[in-house]
Amino acid sequence: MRGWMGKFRSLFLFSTLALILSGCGEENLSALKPKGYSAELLLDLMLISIAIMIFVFVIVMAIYVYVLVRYRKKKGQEDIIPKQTEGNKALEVIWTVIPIILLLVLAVPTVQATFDLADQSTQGDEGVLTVEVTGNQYWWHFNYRGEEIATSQELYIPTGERVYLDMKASDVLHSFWLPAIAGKMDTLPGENINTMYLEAYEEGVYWGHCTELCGPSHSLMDFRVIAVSPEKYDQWLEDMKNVDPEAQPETTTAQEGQELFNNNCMSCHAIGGASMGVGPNLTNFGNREKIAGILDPTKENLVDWIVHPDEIKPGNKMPANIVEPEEAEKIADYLLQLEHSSVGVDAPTQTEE
Ligand code: HEC
Ligand SMILES: [Cu+2]
Repeated sequence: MRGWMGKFRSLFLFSTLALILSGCGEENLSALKPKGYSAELLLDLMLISIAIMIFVFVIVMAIYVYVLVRYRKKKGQEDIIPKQTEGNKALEVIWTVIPIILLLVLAVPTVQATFDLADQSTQGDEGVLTVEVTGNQYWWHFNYRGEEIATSQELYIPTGERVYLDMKASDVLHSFWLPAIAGKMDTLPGENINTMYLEAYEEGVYWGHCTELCGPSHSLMDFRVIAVSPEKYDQWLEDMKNVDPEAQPETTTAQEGQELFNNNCMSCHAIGGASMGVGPNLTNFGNREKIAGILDPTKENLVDWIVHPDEIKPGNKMPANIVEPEEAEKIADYLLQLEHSSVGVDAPTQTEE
């Protein structure tokens, strides 16, 4: 038993690992299924390096096996020592030149891609969108430059166009990672703005994560990028600009909720405009795919969040128990009806994790 297990232990280990890791290929959250320009560029680089690695591995293994078989000790020839070679010019040239060529094959596209990804030549041009991104513990703010609107947790972009992101952080280091569309970029506190661009090929809801350990709820700092056709994007922009932040909701509970919200929550949250407070801008909250970036947008979840956000995202900056649960119900009615645009993605969005 012991020997049998020993023999197959590493096989077990690796096949289990492979099984677990195969769960990482979630649609719209995978660098291996690129849906945008930068992601495709990065996947190409990965494939080139994997191809080179396989090539080197195969050659080295072939030589290794050949030598093993060819020069093993054979019966009756125990005393024979094969011819010893020292300093073979041809061989040494070969094993110097081949790696140089391989490194060049790797380096040229890598350097090219590095410059390509850092390109900002069209930023600020007529009709080119720049979004100012701010990473906060544990949420994201998106300010659409020149448009006087903002969203949080969910960024809307038009497909087929470059959208520049000017990124910073308000508190500690964060990192914006959107594997299916682009790579990742750190966001820094202070004056340093990091810029990257997104170009989505097709409509979709793409998932992103913060990838810089930023506190106890770092793993819950999710966001989404919603890519829609340019026509839909324009419509969405129009809808957002026409929001009346003081509009009265239809039902009486929602009206009471609005008043409760204005009295208890407005010190941190904005509705309408582009401002970023201590908390997220909630202008289009009713259109959200998720609450606080992670919860399904049901009333129950929203009430839970309003009453004890600390239990859902430990260490976040929204205080618990500002209002009673009955009041939270009314506020939830108010917030969930803040649907200002019917613009969305046609394709079915991805399923639950
Ligand atoms: C002291 C500031 C502060 C106050 C007051 C406050 N919040 Fe928040 N709120 C936050 C912060 C910070 C977050 C982001 C938490 C996170 O995701 O890490 C947040 C997140 C939220 C979210 C999730 C938003 C999203 O983007 O999905 C909702 C909904 C919300 N708050 C509702 C309320 C309501 C309702 C009240 C009043 C009862 C309130 N907040 C009072 C700071 C505050
Ligand atoms: Cu983080």
